[in-house]
Amino acid sequence: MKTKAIRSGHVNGGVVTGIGAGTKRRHLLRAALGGAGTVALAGCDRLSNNDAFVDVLKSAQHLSRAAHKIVPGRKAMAQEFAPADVAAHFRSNGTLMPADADYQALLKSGFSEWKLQVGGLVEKPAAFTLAELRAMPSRTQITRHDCVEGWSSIGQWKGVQLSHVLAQVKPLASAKYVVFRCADSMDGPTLDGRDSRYYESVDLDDANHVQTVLAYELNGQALPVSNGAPLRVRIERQLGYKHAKYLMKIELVESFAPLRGGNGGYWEDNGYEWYAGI
Ligand SMILES: Nc1nc2c(c(=O)[nH]1)N[C@H]1C(S)=C(S)[C@@H](COP(=O)(O)O)O[C@H]1N2
Ligand SMILES: [Mo]
Repeated sequence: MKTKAIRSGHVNGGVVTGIGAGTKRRHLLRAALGGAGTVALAGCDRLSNNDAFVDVLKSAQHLSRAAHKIVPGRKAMAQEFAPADVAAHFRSNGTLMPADADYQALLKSGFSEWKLQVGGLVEKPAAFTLAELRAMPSRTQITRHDCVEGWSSIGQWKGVQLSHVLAQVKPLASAKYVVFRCADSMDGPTLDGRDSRYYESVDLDDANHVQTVLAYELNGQALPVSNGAPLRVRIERQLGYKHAKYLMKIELVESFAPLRGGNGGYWEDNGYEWYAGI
């Protein structure tokens, strides 16, 4: 009865190391920015594409190292590689096969019944089939995936830019974050029915980044189940755990504080940092 999703990684150790680092980073940021932390950060985000402003901030002695991480231009590109750099076998990590019955049913029908729901704070909520997503303009990129556990893999991803999908549903002015809802329960079915499905979130800068794609192909093949079939997001300037696999729903929200553990993602609720810039 109690089936658990097949997964690897993050089982021992990883969580424990993450807790200290993430919490410390958040405290450092708050200390550096003082009471006006939120306001100051929002300002940084908007001005971060202005080089002169970035230089001033970078030279500011009073800002901690932690705050510096958020300052560099949010539109800067992650490195892209050549076909010769692609790893023979792209590694898989975390859930490798969701055990959840709803996912298993979708998998059996070749994802013909699957639809990506896009809703929340948008003018026009919508649901897209895989065929519809594949028919949209695509982007192909060869990038390096860096897992927080210390391994990397280079792979070629093809998908539709998240910005393209968001433009179709028209986010409301109040929308600040994009939440990714996944199919895979991390703790297996529990008696109290508690939701442990993987989830993640990014701000609109990362959501609309040129390299942020909803990928349906890896290395020229349909996305394998172990890498997130039928669809996973690529957030190329952040660590692997931000790249949510097995996407079911994308939700625009004003704040992720009311969701689950309140930290914006499954691993964030277990102590990892929300902003996992590389
Ligand atoms: N839904 C879901 N997404 C996930 C995970 C997961 O367990 N479930 N693991 C994350 C982690 S920690 C990493 S490193 C990458 C691994 O992606 P890969 O299996 O394609 O290598 O997926 C991320 N996205
Ligand atoms: Mo990871």
